[in-house]
Amino acid sequence: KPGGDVLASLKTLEILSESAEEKKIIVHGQLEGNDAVVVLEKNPFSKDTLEELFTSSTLKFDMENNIYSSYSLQVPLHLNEIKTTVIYPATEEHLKKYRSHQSFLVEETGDDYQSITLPYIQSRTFSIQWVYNILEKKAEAERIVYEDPDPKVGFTLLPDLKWDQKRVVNLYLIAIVHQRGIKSLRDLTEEHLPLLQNILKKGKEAIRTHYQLPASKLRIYLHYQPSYYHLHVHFTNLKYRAPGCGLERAHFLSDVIQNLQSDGQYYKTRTLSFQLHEGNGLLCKFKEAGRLEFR
Ligand code: M7G
Repeated sequence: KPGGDVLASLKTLEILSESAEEKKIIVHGQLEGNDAVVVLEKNPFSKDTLEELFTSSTLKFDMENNIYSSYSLQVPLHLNEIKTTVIYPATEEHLKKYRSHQSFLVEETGDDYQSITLPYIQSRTFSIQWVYNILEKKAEAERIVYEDPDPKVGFTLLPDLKWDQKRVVNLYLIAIVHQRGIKSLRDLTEEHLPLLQNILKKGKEAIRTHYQLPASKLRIYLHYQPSYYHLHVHFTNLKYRAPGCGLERAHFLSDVIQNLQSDGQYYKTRTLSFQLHEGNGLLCKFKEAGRLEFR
């Protein structure tokens, strides 16, 4: 196992990924001619060491303005340790797994949807059998939290695959509509308003009843692009930053309803923006069609 001062002889070849938000950097390097992956991650603060931190550190002045001032706090080394994971020797698979892919913003017009996205979705063989299994009670029937069986405005609400159901802090449910053939946000028109309003109202009520979580603590949204093209709505705890709950993919259900109320063709005609990663099939189609700006 590499230990001690072994990182001193690491020859850095490439930064596989870095994130200021997660305070993390992943390096591909070489040790004695073999590939290594080193993951460096700053540790979160702990209440238990705060007092020691305050009493044994020095403030280095940076700037001040009125009642505001900023410093860098010089702390004893043992209070500023960096969590480090070493994979050695690392294989090509490891490098691939840790290498972050560039992402691009796609601005899809209504015409782009018809000429690029729709043919792409239709050409894919990505199965949504799991959705039909849920609707037909062939799978996960015992997990259903609420169901409205109406063929037009009905839906099934159940825990998302990503939620272990142990703690409400990361509550994550999905409402799957009974109607088939509504692929995504793009298919919605004013005729779907009763369906969307029903999901919003009854989904909130069911979650309040089952988990004592009021609507003001919920983030309720659709993804565009989704991974599965059968209309479904995500219900997550507002406190929990679920993957894909941010601006790059989430459309709040309440906004969707209001947009359709003011223009029934809103989602057929508007340009919708989303982020796609290098290597994504749809991204390739947008590139081929010359619909991405590179300069
Ligand atoms: P999406 O917006 O189409 O794509 O959401 P995303 O996965 O990129 O977010 C589909 C949602 O369905 C995701 O939150 C998945 O975790 C969830 N999901 C996927 N599968 C295959 C299942 C499943 O078999 N059961 C349940 N309960 N949820 C699933």
